[in-house]
Amino acid sequence: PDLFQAPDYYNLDDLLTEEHKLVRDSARAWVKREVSPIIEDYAQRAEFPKQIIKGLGEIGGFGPYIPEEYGGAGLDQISYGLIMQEIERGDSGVRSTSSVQSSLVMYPIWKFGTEEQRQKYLPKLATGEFMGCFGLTEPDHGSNPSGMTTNYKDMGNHYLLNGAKMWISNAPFADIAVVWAKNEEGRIHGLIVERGMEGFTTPETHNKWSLRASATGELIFDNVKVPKENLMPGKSGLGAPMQCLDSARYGIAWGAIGAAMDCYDTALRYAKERIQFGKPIASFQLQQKKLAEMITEITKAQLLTWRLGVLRNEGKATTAQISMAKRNNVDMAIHIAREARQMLGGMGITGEYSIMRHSMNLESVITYEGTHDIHLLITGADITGIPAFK
Ligand code: TGC
Ligand code: FAD
Repeated sequence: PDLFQAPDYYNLDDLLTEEHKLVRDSARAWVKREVSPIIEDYAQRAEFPKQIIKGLGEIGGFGPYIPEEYGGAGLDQISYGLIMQEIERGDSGVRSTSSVQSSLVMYPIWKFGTEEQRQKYLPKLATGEFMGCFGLTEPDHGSNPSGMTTNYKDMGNHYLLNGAKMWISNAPFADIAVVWAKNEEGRIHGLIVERGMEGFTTPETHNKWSLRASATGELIFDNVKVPKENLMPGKSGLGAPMQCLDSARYGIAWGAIGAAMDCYDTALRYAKERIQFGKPIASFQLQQKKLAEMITEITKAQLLTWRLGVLRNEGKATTAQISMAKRNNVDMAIHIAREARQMLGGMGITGEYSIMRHSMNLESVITYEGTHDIHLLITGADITGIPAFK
């Protein structure tokens, strides 16, 4: 009864299993109890609320689809998506922490790591005892990660890592970093770098207007000696980090629906209560148009994303299908946030309501994990067979 209102205009709940609903509802209740009451304050102060880490682990926010033998929850892709939806209903920055830990740190260790690496890191990452970050982007290589210059040399008994990563979520407090770097032949590999290794620093990035409750930073490698057993041998080349991004972008597609739902729900309730010209503003056609379009777009995104989840469960979802959903849903959410904010008039710009925070957060979400335009070009390349990036 005291859960969030969850628009389900096409009875999509009928497509979910009992387990899906259970997982979703417990994430929803936890977000309502632990995240929503505090998040505005943390966002205003530009601080990540570290006290929620343990709870995030308990609701399956860290590696929901990682097998139970490694501490994961062993859930399917729809459950993973629903957890991301509920977390981002609370805040995109909290969902970022969850996405990074799950799909960008646990996923590569599970898929490309050695059995020793899996045993050493995954159970602790699943509970939040260890926190991780993912270093792909560099100051001079964002949309074009294959141009990266971070590199390592084989020194016989260890690797020597040099370079810098930028815009890294969780970097300021992460215990480990999954870092993508080139070897002497220019081939990209993933290395696990641990906090405390000499020459490794993680300066925080300040002055963000977006994703303020998420800690962002740089990763600087100045002749860092990385033990050889910290290289993930299972896959090399740009395809390795890209495969991680497939998983994270899929989760973001669901997450954006959560942010949109919260904006829609807030605007709908406000419009029914706010009286102007002697009537609730919900009785004016212009306001109804906004609300009707919001629920239409949310419903379309839900259908697209549910189907994508089924394809991922079957191992059939393509990178281009994931790009379409990430791009569509984040764009949908950012438009809904803008319209919803207008519906609240002056109140919409305050922290009394979540909408402005969602709106600002989504400016990061539409940029990271591949920008809006890069995802369009991925679709373009897929349907024409002609990549237009270069
Ligand atoms: P391209 O020539 O297309 O591909 C190079 C090699 O990679 C392979 N590959 C994939 N393999 C598996 N899965 C995928 N999804 C793959 N995509 C590509 C490809 O087959 C090829 O292999 P090979 O063996 O032939 O060499 O690469 P390109 O250099 O032209 O770049 C393509 C482009 C632009 C689409 C791609 O690089 C891209 O998506 N750029 C956007 C970068 C991005 O998304 N960065 C995200 C950083 S992480 C982040 O933002 C985290 S925020 C997290 C949070 O807080 O929630
Ligand atoms: P650029 O690549 O410089 O792009 C600038 C503009 O040019 C964009 O509009 C882009 O669409 C456009 N553009 C670029 N190339 C083309 C082209 N070929 N054709 C047409 N237009 C083009 N990265 C990580 O590795 N790990 C993280 O944890 C992480 N977290 C992040 C958290 C936040 C808050 C933010 C803002 C970013 C994060 N990122 C992370 C980095 C993110 O993935 C990059 O910002 C993103 O990939 C874009 O790169 P860029 O900022 O260098 O922009």
